[in-house]
Amino acid sequence: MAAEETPIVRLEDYRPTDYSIETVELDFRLAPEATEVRSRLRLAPRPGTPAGTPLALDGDGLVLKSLAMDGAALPAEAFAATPDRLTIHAPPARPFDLEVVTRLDPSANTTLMGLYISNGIYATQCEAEGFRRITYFLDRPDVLAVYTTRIEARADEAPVLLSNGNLVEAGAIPGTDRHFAVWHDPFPKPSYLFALVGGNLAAVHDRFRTMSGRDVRLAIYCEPGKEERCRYAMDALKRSMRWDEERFGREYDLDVFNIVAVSDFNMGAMENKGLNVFNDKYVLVDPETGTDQDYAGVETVIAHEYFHNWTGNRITCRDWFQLCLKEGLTVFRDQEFTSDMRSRPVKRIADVVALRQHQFPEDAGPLAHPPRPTTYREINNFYTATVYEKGAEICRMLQTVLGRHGFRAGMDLYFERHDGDAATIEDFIACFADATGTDLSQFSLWYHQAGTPTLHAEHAYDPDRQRLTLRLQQDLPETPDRRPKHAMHVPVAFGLVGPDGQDLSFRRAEGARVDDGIIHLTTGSAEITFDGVTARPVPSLLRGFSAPVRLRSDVSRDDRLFLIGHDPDPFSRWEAAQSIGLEFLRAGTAAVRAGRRPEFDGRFAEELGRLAANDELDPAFRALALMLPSEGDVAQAIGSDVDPDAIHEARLALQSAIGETIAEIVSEAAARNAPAPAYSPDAGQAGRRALAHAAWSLGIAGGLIGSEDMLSRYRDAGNLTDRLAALRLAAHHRLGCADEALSAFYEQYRGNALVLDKWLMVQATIPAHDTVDRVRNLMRHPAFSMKTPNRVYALLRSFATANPVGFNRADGAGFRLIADVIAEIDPHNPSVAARLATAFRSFAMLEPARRAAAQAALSDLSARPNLSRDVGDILLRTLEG
Ligand code: B3K
Ligand code: ZN
Repeated sequence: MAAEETPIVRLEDYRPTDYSIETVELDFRLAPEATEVRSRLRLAPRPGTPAGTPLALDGDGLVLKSLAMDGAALPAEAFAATPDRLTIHAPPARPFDLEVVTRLDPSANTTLMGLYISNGIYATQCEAEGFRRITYFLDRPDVLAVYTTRIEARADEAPVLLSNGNLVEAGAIPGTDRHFAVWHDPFPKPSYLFALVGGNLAAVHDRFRTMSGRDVRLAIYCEPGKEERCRYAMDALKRSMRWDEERFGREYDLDVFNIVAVSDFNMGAMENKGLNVFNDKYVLVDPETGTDQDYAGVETVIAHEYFHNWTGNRITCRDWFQLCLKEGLTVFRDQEFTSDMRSRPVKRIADVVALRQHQFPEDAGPLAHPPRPTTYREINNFYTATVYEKGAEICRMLQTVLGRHGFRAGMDLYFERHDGDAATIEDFIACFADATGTDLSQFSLWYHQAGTPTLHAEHAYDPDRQRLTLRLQQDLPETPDRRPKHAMHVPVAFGLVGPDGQDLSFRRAEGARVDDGIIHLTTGSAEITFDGVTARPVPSLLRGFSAPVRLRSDVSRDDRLFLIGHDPDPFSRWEAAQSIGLEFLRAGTAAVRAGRRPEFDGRFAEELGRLAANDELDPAFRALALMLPSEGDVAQAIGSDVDPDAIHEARLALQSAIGETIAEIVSEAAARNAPAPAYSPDAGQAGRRALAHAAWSLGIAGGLIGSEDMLSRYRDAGNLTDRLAALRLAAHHRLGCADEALSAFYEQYRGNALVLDKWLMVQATIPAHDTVDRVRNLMRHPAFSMKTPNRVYALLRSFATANPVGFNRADGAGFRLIADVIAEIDPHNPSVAARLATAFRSFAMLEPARRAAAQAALSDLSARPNLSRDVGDILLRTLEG
């Protein structure tokens, strides 16, 4: 079916099911090619369902083996079965049992949705609509049932058998080589949270005593031999459990909590009740094979999936339009956890960098959608940066608007009122409104309006009247839904920085509600006057990035240079540097295109040098401040007729100018702050390493560090983080030693797929035109496989999303490469293919030649027969936009 003909699912069509499912008893007989699934459902018509209303269960590619109602086989005329639907024409008007037997071939399941085999391990992935690939069911999140799962398998093939909930029974099946386990999950849940795992797995075990004194048995399962690499994840899990008790009063509810790491997984991990299944990339780390970034990633994802136990599982979503009810909120919770575990300002900056890199471009392009969308063709395509990251920003703003105390009161009410429910965004917001007596109707617009608002700010100071006037205006862009937009509630955290770097006080503010350092902009524009301001202030606006907007302010360059050195808010110091960097990069790009040499105001580098040398500041913060806006940020800021090569050249020029001025200062600062020799992944050490890498980068740019120096840094590296940083710099700056370092790295880590992913990624992101050819060659390398998502993401997604020069090659070779790959992957894994296809989302802002080349690649791709609904939907929206 062509994507245009795929039916559109609409929020307005939502209605509850005619039948409820109270209990589900599943019986799996695992065999690689012929797994039998017997499912006994206790169904009942919901009150008001007219007698004889047909029951239609969802399926996806299923083979029905038998069907019985209340213990008797159903006659053929009583039902209709296709691979995608099972309809019982006239079920009884009372509760009844339905027993459905289906037959699956997990070994042939390459989609990694439903039941599949990863490296010999049986695993499931059911969110969003994978359960229907296992058995016929009302496969939607508002049908909550209690599950009992029996699993049977050959004992040698799958000695470990796991499912949701608590283990009830297990044993050998006498007279056979088989054994079984029975799991019972007392908490009603939707089918997307079902999970089963079977295989030859090793584990690390631990315990956690909850706040009320219950003991929970914890286990992390992995392939035998990798147990030691699970230790950090276990530590992160225990810290997450404690944190959720302390910060949100949430206690874990089952007797066991299991995590399984598998090597074939479409995304990061999955929060199945009591049995989280993880991409092994987010579990396995040790000093030999994990970078600082990997450790941080494990900590975040372990926490995120654990936090879903309350925000997602105990309270789930009524329908998939409400996805950000669980995802946005859970990302916010994991961000807060990380802030408490590590450095709050550093975490905030990292999150804003990620938001700008992923969500802003999405929001500015053809795939833009509100955090709570109202239509979709394929729900898998809505696990987006907007749902996750912007969803989290909305929760953060809610906390800013209500204060921490009010926010917690709203969360408490949410848990109290909706525990056990399938809820909506409206339910969520109502809890905060009710708990604090606040009208949040305007605030809720954040969930319903797509696009990143631009916040314009102008200011004037009148020394005679000691008055600052601040004009704010919000502009809401047009988005693909073409809906008229209404002014939103934008919380603008601010300070008026005085000449000594301290915030000035003011006597009175008029023109908008101003309290606790927040201007509440609720109108399209506002003129706010601050009286009693005794000296000329520099307005520091949007502190902590208090709203996900693009700020365009008239604060002069001189004043922003001052803020880099003086703003009391660390985020705003960083942001002041970013904004100057961006201004230079835009002007530099225009200069390159006009055939001129870009020129820069040297005071910027001097200011950065002072900041880098300031040992009172966290090294991690200094490293972030030295990081220029990315090429993607610059492209976004330019917005149309974008030439990625010119941006790259301008950025190199700015890096050299800065490097020539301050490389030595930064390198001395890094030396003074060098981490202790014994590797530890903690945030303090990681920050010191990041500062050293910033010094290396500036050293190369400034001509201080050459190929030989870089090679010795590579050789001397005592840990993977340093080694990888040296490798990346050598390769990306095309130093003479690059090939030698790349071969050495490959030899050292040969056989360790997760580490070799980094080797693939470094090469895929070399900013050069011939990287396309390198990537094509690497696709034939033994370290690569088109069947494993992690490999595809490492080589191909990083090429398409993190290599603007290579991907956007003017002759279209980069676009054609990725289009070919999408076509190759789509038949076996549509989710991965569709994720890759989103790399084209910003093609319309390219200069005409590149835009035409991208359009041609997309048109060719969309003309191919039998594209999946996933890829078809992305292509259709991308081309329509
Ligand atoms: N909820 C899952 C994502 C499922 C994606 C399905 N296509 C992981 C997470 O957000 O925690
Ligand atoms: Zn999640």
